[in-house]
Amino acid sequence: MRVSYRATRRTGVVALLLSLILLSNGAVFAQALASKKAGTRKTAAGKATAAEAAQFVAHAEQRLTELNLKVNRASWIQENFITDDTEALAADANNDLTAAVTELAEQATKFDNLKLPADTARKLKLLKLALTVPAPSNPAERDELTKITASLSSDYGKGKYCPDGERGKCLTLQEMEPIMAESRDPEELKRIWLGWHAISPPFKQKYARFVVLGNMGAREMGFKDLGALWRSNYDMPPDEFAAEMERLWLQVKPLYDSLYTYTRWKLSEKYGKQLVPENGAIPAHLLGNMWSQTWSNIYPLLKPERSDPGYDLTKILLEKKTDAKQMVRYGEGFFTSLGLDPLPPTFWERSLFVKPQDRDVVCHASAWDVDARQDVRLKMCIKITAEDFSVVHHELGHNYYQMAYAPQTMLYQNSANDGFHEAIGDAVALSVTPEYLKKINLIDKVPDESADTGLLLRLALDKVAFLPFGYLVDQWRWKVFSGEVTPENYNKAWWELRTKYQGIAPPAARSEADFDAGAKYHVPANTPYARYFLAAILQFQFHRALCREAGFKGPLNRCSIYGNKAAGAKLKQMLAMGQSRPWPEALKALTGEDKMDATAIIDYFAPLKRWLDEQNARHAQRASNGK
Ligand code: X8Z
Ligand code: ZN
Repeated sequence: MRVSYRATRRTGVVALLLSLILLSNGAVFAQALASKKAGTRKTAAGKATAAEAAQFVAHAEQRLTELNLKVNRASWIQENFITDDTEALAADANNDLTAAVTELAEQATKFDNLKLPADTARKLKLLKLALTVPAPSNPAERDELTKITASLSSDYGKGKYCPDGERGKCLTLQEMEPIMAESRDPEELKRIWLGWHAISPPFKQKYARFVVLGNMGAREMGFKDLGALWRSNYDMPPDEFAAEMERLWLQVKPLYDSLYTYTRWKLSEKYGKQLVPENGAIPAHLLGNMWSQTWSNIYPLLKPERSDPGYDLTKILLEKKTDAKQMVRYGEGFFTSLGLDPLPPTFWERSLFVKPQDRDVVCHASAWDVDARQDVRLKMCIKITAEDFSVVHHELGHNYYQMAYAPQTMLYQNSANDGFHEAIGDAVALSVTPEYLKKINLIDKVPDESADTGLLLRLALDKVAFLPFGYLVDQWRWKVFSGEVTPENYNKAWWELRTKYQGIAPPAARSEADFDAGAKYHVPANTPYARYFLAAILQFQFHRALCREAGFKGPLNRCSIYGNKAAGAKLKQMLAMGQSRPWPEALKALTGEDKMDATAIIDYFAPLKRWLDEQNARHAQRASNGK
């Protein structure tokens, strides 16, 4: 249950009471009572009953709630104070939880061939999927695995680049990211890129061992490998899910291609054909982001001549002397405008907003739900930038989801599928339009429609550019888990996918002495990544539905649901369902649609795609004339 958005769990007595209340509300409890006597008889004869299954689930939920609280507390401290001791404590807590899930999943097999009420059956299935990384039942191997996962997380959190050796000044990721964003000096960018990517080779062997142990755990749970377990979390067979991902990718690929072609020739103009060949891959260090996953930082190099929005949110936030807490207040203000509750006082007391100067912390933003009631927290080293303004909304989307599904029982305290969790805050942030910024006094004047192309381009450089990256990270991991890619080929396979899907190339020759996938947080942190690809699609689907609910007519890029209680109520209704129903039902509750569908993102960017295709055609024409 170690995920970035920290699935939350309920504690002790309250949990038990709550489960009982919920059970007594429905058929499950009636059935549990009715078969109690019969159940005893059947048990004597050695055959499990549906009533026992329901009881088993209730006990399992209570036990896991308690263990999960301990994991959350220990992990919170580990990630806020990375030391050998906190790492050991987090590994211990995780070991206990992992052991419990392994044991419970094994015990649950006795209900395998029983006809069960839908809820009990669903919860038994969710129990098997509760751990991102299940462990082998052998205690020594489990111990080894939980130690490795904790130490990989610390390794990443401690990662630094020391240009002048260990004794000199070392740069943290936090310090390197602004250079990647702002520098236009290819040599400097390359140095920084290579510097950061040197953090991961030291933990490559550890990662390879993690793969072996994680696969053993997944196989004991009855999955083909750990990748198959991850793909089984979508209310459909794992192969079907892989096909869904491919279907969605093919839907959006033409949009990516148009953006990519435009970006490449603009970069070629800027840096020269030597560095950016007109028909080859784009070097990864020139796209304004350490992983080339979002490109809006190079918007100034790409902006349309006559369609600039005329404001730069980063500059405005800095001019207004916005601090980290104020950034979070802006995010909260959006959610409360929809009719959702303010964040609880403990959120403000316990969260981490600013990178501490005196110690190592895991800076990668995450939203925590420590006790599955109201103890939600944000952990983020906030920078005062437009990018982090969005990330704050993203994270609060997690926290609002967590608070909304808290009344569900433990195994349902999660999003409909993990893509939903990632999509909520982003969907809300799509409403951060110029009109909204004017309403909250961040800009004085709403730019006229002529600025739309620029605004759409800036957003596409984040949302559309991200799509192939969102898709490929787990393409790589699925191959690693299945054994198709072995440690001897980790880096080669990584770059094959990076080139195939994103069309990018490493800034310098790479080899298997490098471990470039490991320099992306989610790989050492073992957070599945397909969720972000789904979220990139779903957030536009949610936005379209919420705008419809708000009665908005007009192009989706101008819609903001700020202040709209009807849209807020609709959103909250879906959030409160948690994972109690298969995700298509949750999707339907919000959008009326029961399939994930890329037409919303495609429609949103349709005017931009026309513009890009026109620019690309003109450029091709000029190029062929020039020859
Ligand atoms: O990891 C995150 C969030 C935390 S769940 C900050 N994201 C992905 C990333 O940074 O790679 C958000 C979008 C993609
Ligand atoms: Zn997230």
